[in-house]
Amino acid sequence: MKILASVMENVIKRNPNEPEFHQAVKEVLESIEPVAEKKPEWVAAGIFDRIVEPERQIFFRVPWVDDNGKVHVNRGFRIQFNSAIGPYKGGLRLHPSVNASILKFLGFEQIFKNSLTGLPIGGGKGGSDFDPKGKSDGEVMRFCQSFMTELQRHIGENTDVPAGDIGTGAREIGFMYGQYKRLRNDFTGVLTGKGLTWGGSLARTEATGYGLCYFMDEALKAKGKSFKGTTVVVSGSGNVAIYATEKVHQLGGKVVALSDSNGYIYDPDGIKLDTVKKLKEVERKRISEYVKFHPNAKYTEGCAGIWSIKCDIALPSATQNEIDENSAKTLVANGCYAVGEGANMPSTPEAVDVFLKNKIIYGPAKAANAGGVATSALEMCQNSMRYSWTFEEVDAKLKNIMINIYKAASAAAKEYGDEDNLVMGANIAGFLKVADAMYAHGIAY
Ligand code: NDP
Ligand code: 2IT
Repeated sequence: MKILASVMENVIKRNPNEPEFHQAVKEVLESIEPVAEKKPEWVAAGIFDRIVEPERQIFFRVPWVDDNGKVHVNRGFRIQFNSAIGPYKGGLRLHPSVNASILKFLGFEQIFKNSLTGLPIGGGKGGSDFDPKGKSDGEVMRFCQSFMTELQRHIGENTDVPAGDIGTGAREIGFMYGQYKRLRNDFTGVLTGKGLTWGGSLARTEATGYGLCYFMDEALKAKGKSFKGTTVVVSGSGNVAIYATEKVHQLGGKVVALSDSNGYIYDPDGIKLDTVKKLKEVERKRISEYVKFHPNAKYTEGCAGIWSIKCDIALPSATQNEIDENSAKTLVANGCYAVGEGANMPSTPEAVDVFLKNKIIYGPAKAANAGGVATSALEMCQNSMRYSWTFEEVDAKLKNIMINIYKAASAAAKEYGDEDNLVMGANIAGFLKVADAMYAHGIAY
């Protein structure tokens, strides 16, 4: 980096001890350096300095009472990162690891991802260090109500529209929506991922996993390959992992492994998704229980070992930095030729280098997992119209969006001289639209 080196230095200085945020910014700045060279007027207008600084960051106290009457205090966050092309849009993560660094990395990524969808949505992210795991429904409800009591001041259907992410699924969105409606007396599309009886969109539940496969299918097709007959490893066993697995099976591949934060299962016969859905979506149990129902399957404690399973295609769909350099090398050595990121930033920078050097068909997160937020934008669209599309209609739009994202990323990679580098292509294609809008708005933010 030459022109943008000082931007990176300032990010590090201004946001000390935020390694995930630095990691996400560095990757984007490295990719868009050639744009800075071509666009001195954007440099002069401070576009690059401004885009790395959130427009607004909201941190707040979230007190709640557990079933034994004990008071707990969590921290709530909403990072309103960029509204140049639409209202802030992005999920809410509920996980004990949540902090400003993680939410700023996620909010920053979301700007470019949302731009790539082609739909009018800005970038944001939020959440809390609250851990829904092991809590009763009543405790989760009281937390969500307390969280929304503050968050509602800052969001709105034309301002900021949160959704789910790790730890925030249909149950949590329901509790939050109920509280928003009660406080504001307003039935509006302020959250996405809503239930189907109260404004949710068909296919939103499936969208991230399905979209990931539509994207990868297109990338594979460009190299004369497909999912048919492939062996696939998917990490995680949450929303993204489950519906990625479902679509891989529909496309003729076989998923042989899934994980959670405790360990992974390997089923050489192919994962039986009905069992996983029952365990994870209904009973909220651990993935280890799977082997009780399928004795041919094996459970291994610790989740990193999943990448040592031989596969053609890997779809990391759990969390950030889950594939390090060694895991990436192991995947490549075992013959893996395609990696599609369902999770946000699941590969460390060193792992990404291994994939690019070895010419792996590599679908970076902000392109490959954009189907979730794209379908959220379709949910907003349906809410505005007070109308709903059929599953088939939403699914067809989703597929089309994912194909277009692949085309936009690969065209930008080609134009900027590094064909097949979808990291660079996705970063540039996502950035151009946002930068153009920011430039048009003057020094507004
Ligand atoms: P869920 O909460 O439904 O599932 C998360 C899964 O990942 C669980 O199996 C969880 O295991 C595992 N996991 C979470 N944290 C860790 C960790 N620190 N180490 C190992 N495993 C972990 O979340 P989603 O499926 O929605 O999200 C998965 C990823 O996809 C995230 O990176 C998210 O940001 C990204 N994403 C999600 C979208 C969506 O629409 N939901 C859209 C685009 C991206 P355990 O149960 O043990 O915690
Ligand atoms: O990371 C993501 O894109 C999401 N968690 C989905 C966000 C959304 O607004 O649907």
